[in-house]
Amino acid sequence: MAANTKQQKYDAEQIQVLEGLEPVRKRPGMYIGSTGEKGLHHLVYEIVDNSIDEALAGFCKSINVTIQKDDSIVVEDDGRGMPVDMHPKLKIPALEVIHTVLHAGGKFGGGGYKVSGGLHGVGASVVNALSTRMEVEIKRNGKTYYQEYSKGKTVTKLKEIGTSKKTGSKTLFWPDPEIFDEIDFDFATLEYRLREMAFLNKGVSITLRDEREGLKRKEVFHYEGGIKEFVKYQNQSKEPIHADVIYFEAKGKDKTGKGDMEVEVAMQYTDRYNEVILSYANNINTTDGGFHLIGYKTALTRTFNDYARKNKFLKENDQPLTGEDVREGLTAIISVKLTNPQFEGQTKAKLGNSEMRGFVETTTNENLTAFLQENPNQAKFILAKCLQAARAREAARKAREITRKNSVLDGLALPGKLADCSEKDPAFSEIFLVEGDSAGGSAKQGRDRKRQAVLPLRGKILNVEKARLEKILNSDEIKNMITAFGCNIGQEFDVKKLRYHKIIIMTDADVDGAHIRTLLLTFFYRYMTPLIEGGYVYAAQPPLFRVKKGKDTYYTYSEREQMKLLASLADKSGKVDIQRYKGLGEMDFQQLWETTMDYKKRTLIQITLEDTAAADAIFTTLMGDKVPPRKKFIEDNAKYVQNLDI
Ligand code: 28G
Repeated sequence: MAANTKQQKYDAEQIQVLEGLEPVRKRPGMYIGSTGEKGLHHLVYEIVDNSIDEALAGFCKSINVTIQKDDSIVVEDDGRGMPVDMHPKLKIPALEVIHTVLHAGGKFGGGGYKVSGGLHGVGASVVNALSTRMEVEIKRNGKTYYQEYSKGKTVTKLKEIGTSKKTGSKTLFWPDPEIFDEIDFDFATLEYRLREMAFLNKGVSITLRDEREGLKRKEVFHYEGGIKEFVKYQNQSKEPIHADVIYFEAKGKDKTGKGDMEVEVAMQYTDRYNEVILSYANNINTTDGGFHLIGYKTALTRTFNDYARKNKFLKENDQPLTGEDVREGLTAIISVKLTNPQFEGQTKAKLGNSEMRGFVETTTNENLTAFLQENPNQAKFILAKCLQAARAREAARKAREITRKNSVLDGLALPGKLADCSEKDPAFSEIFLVEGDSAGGSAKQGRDRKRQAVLPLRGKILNVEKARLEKILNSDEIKNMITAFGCNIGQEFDVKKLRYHKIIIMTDADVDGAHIRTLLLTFFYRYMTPLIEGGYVYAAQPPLFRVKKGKDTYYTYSEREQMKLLASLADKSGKVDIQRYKGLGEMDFQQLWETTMDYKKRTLIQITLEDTAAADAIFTTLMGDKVPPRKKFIEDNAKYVQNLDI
């Protein structure tokens, strides 16, 4: 900076050149967002962006990015090589202008100020300004050129250092430790962004290397299918419900006729319920959406409704599909490129160009309609999914009405079959969900009336995975549970209203019992998720055997435990009487209390979710349409249950 003041005597043009980058060092945040980890990595993106622009112009195929041993970065491309001829006005080589003048403009515009992800072809000077050293090597015109800079200023004149038959640009830079909090590049951070870049710019090959001691690594990102492969990548652990990733693209001009517009869309539906739509403008992730996304969503809803009406998926009196219906389970990438992007909002992550709305909407309408017409089979799967979403939405609405009515009744709505406890504090209350009326009767007699409530359930409860909500809410067993728990379901669920902090499933120690337990867990998981997440749900452990010897009575809870007990009793004299319990109903109320309900003696198994994604997969595959043998089902669930002594 001191050196810079000395140079102020130069003429106006030169002052502009020599002082051009001072503001960047004064206020780095304005240009790269921050001087933290994010800003540091941003330097790499600025340089890579220039190679990408050269690739988009059709002249560059591969880009190499290397983190060197000394935490410097090398970016190399096989493009035409940055121009080295004299700038007609500034009378210095174009290469030097690129690196020492804070530019306005560039291929996709943007001016000198930061616009979200990048400065679009004008970032090299900013990176120079924030580096203690920067070297550039250009292969062009059969020659190799070299120039060095530091902190935004020229260190050596442009010189020829050899010959070369190839063309391309190579930039090395050393981020300034006086500017950045820390100079420590993270491979995974660069990997994520460079892979994303490779997806967004099909055919470009990007290689990332780490040459630091102990961190040596290399990854190549190259996707001929572009965002089509991006969708496959996003869906790799999901189950697509139709074969093809739908893909289309279009090019156009804005209404002034000067600006170029491009759109690419790739999309595929999965059996999930959430939507994953990633939108980009000029390779920048527009996390706050904007007009391109609005255009896409509008077209999606419109196209599916038109198709559904024409092809009788929706009958005359059926309500139209909503946006949410047609996006359930959807994975989509929307990538637009335009000459003058306007990034708006606090985080500059929202595309403000209104011309994009109509452009993306029309493109999507036309191409998606064509896809559905040409692929009726895949269309059928997608429409079925949308219609299912619509039914679920309608059922949920009805459920909200029902539960609202119930909450008006409040305490009065408690089910007749419930034997409630007298304790009013949920923290000290528990409810036993008991399989069968006879065991339910014993539990009511044997319980601690102050703190233990009992709700008998008759037989198998409904498999909620295969039923829509309206049917679910017609089930007495389920309605009884909802009103007994008092905390509602779905979006209306409120754990603060839960009337018991322990919900204890008490079923027979056999396969049917395990099945009922799983049906209950599926219901809780799908409609009262926080109940399971909060650890409020338990399974009681009734004994498998009763062993009597003389005056002593023993209960065992597993085959293993039983064998051990019998072995220990073998040396004592006297007759051993063994009873194997086939169900809770074989125990009288005292036995049930002693073996399964008594706080002091019982063992409860707390139901935990190790991670929701895994649980989601389990309930989907095991309780959905693809029901495997029950045995496998029980084995698989065992993993999600852990022992806990209470
Ligand atoms: C290795 C580090 C990052 C680049 C080029 C190639 C040209 C170029 C770059 O031109 C002026 C502005 C926009 C066209 C263009 C070469 C035309 C003919 C180029 C890079 C003129 C800059 N010959 N490769 N800039 N442009 N690679 N890699 O920076 O309109 S920057």
